[in-house]
Amino acid sequence: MSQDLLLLNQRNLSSAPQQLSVPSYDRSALSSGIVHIGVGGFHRAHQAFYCHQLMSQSKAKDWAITGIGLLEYDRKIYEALTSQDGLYTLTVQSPNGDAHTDVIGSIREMLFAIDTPELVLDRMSQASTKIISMTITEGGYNFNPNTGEFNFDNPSVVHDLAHPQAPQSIFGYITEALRRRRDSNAGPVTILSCDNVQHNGDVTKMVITTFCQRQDPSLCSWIDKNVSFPNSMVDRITPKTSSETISYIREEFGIIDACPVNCEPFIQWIIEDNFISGRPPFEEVGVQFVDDVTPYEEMKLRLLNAGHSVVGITGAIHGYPTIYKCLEDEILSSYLRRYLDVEATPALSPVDGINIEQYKDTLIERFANPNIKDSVSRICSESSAKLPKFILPTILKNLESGGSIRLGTLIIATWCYYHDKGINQRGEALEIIDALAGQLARHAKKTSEDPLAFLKQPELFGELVDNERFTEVYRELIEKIYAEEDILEVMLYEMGVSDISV
Ligand code: CS2
Repeated sequence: MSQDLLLLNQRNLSSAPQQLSVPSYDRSALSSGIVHIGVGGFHRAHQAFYCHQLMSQSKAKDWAITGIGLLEYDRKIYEALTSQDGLYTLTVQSPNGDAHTDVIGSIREMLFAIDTPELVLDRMSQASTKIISMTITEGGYNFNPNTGEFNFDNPSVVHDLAHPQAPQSIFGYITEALRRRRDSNAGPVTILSCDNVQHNGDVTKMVITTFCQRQDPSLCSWIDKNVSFPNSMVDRITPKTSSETISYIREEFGIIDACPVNCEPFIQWIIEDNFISGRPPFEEVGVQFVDDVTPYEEMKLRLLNAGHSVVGITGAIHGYPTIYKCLEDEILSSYLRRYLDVEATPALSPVDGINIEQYKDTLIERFANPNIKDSVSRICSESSAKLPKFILPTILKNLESGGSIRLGTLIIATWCYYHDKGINQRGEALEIIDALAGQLARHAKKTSEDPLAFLKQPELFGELVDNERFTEVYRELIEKIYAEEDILEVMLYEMGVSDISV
C-alpha cells in the first residue's frame, strides 16, 4: 500500500485531509439507543445520516446505532464496518457534478448474528435499546401480499418455532428479544420498519404477532401494550456501492474505505409519531412527523418506485445498464411521464401539502441524475416483491374506475418476456436476481402455449387472470412484445393509444 493512503478508522481520522468532513462529535461518548437490522447502503445514506446530523449538532448522543447483520450475505459489510470502527464515507452527488463527502460516525458497533447470536439478543433486549429498526427489503416480510398470510413454511421460521432461544430469522430474533425484555422488565420498545412496503409498521406488527401467536401466545398481550410499530415512508436513491466509488474516495482523499456509499441529494422521511419509548429529535434535521402516512407512502410507492420499475424492466430488455441512461432515451422518459400522469396519478388519494405535478417533475430529474449510476439490475432485482406493491394497485384501481391500464399492463407483459427470454434485445444475458426466479421463469416459458400462463401465480397477481378487461389488454400486449424486435417500438405505439379506454 502506498504510504500516503490511510485506512478509514477512528485512529486515522485525525490525519484525514482537511477537505474531508469528519465527525465533529466525540464518538466515545455515544451510546446505542437504536439497534438496526440490515445495514446496507440505504440505511447508511438515510437513517444513519439523520442520526449523524443530529450528533453533529451535539444532540442525540444516546441514539447511536448498533448495526446487525442477520444473514450470511451480511458478513462482508459486518467485517468491513467493524474494521473501520463503524465509520464510512457518504458522498452526495448532484446532477451538475458537485459532490460532497462526509465521514459518518453514528454507527457505534456492528454485530453479526451468525457468529454471536447471544450478543445480538442481548443488545436487542437491553433497557437502553429504545428502537429496533430494520431495512430487510420488500421481500423480507414473509407474507403473501394478496392474502396477507404469513409463510410458516419458510425453513428458518420452521426452525425458530422449534428453537425459540436460538433463532435464525428476524421474526425469531425479535420475538426472543421481546420475551427477554418482558422477563427482565427492560421496558417498551419501538419497532420501526424502513422498507418500501405500504403500511410498513402495520405489516411488521402483523408478521411479528402472527409468528408470536404460534410460538408463544402468552407474549402477545405484552407486545400489544409495550411495543409500537410506526408506519413510515423513506426515500433516498442509493445505488449499490461500486468499485468506482471506492476508487473515488481513494483518489480524492487518499482514504481506503471498503464500504463507501454514494447517493443523491434528495432525502425524505415521513413517520407517524408513535414511538413508545422516545426517539431522537429527528424533526430538527428535516424528518416530517404526521398523523397518517398513508397518502405519502402511496404516492411514493406508486410514482417513484413504480416509475423505477417502469423504466427498469423495459430498459433492461432494451439493454440499458443504468436508470439515467434510460432517462436519456426520449421514448422511455416520455413513457414514464405518460404512465405517471395517465395511470398512476388518477389512482392516488390526494396528498395534503404536496404538489403532485412538482413531485413528478422532481422524480424525473432525480432519475436523470447522471452521477447516480443506479443500475437497472438493482431496480429489477426482487421484482416479484416489488411489482405487486408498486404497479398492481394502480392497475386494480383503474380497472375499478374504468381508467387506462395499458401502460402498466405493458410493464407486466414485459416482465413476463424478461423471465421467458433471460436475455435483452441485444442478445446479452440479463442479470436476474429474484427469490422467485425459478418459478417466474417456469410460468413465463409457457407463454407460447398459454399467453396467460405468467398471470397464473395468484400469490403475485391475485385474481387478475380472471379479469376479462385486463387479460384482453395483456394478451394483445404479449403478442406485440413477442412479435417486435424492439420494446421501444411497442412503447412508442402504446403512447399513441394509451388514453383510449378499452
Ligand atoms: C427502488 C428503490 O428498489 C427499487 O426498486 O425503486 O430502492 C428506490 O431507489 C428507493 O426507494 C428510493 O428511496
